[in-house]
Amino acid sequence: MEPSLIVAEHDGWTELTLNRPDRLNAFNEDLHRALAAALDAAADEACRAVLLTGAGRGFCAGQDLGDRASADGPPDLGATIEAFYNPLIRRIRGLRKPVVCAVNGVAAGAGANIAFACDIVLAARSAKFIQAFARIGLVPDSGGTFFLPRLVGDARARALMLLAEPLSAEKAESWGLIWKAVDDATLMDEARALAAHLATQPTQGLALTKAALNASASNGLDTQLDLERDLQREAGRTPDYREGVSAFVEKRPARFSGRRA
Ligand code: T3D
Repeated sequence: MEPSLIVAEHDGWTELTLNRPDRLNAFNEDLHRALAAALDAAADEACRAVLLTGAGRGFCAGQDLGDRASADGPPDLGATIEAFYNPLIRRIRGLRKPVVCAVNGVAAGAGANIAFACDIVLAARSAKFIQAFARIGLVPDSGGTFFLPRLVGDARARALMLLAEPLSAEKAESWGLIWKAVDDATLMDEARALAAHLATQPTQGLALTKAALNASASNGLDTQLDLERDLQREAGRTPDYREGVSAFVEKRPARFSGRRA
């Protein structure tokens, strides 16, 4: 049987491909468990960037609704959010290295919000983002009600979520929801080049930057300034900071190790 997640190790980075293409890579428990294990493995220092994408014509259609069609009374969806979707978003945001997302096709429901939780999102020009929850009587989850208003403002977030209309990749870029819409044919080359580049960068500094950005959504200025001070102190003690300064002074390219010490 095909694995629901394909894990490919590259030189310093890992590519994770959601692999249930006949279901537009909708999540079942097996895929959740495989992705959780792969993200935990990616915490290893040898992995310095992660690329997340989907197999086939879709990125991810959120929860597999085939698993929800049983007539055995109402399911406890709060339990699956608690067990799977919330930990997934926390894993992505908490991973101490950049997570690039290559949205190769439609991203719907939790599939869209998982993409928005990633650090840098590229999307194929043909891809669409759909807050599909309203179509089936659910509430946007996987951090959608947190990320969207912050990324696109309240008016756009509300309309996207209450209407569940598809948003094109180009509009998502122009609204600031994603980093870039790129030609379908070049998406994976661009995404892989980006992940490979990030894997050569000062990983600890990037991790601390990610921590600062994660915290800024809920901090006031004073708290954020204090946090920047503390994180900068930490960054200043890393081997990559020493290497970056030496390389600058010696007028040569830096060779970052990504190591903590
Ligand atoms: O339940 C909990 O634990 C709570 C958590 C919820 C998180 C959520 O994500 S809720 C939202 C769930 N997702 C959706 O509501 C999206 C459902 N899918 C769609 O609306 C459409 O498929 C798309 C707009 C994404 C794409 O449309 P289209 O026309 O390009 O493709 P299609 O023909 O609808 O889908 C292709 C196949 O994928 C089709 O199977 P078939 O007919 O070829 O055998 C379709 O049934 C299957 N598929 C698509 N999405 C899902 C799915 N199968 C299971 N679950 C899906 N979510």
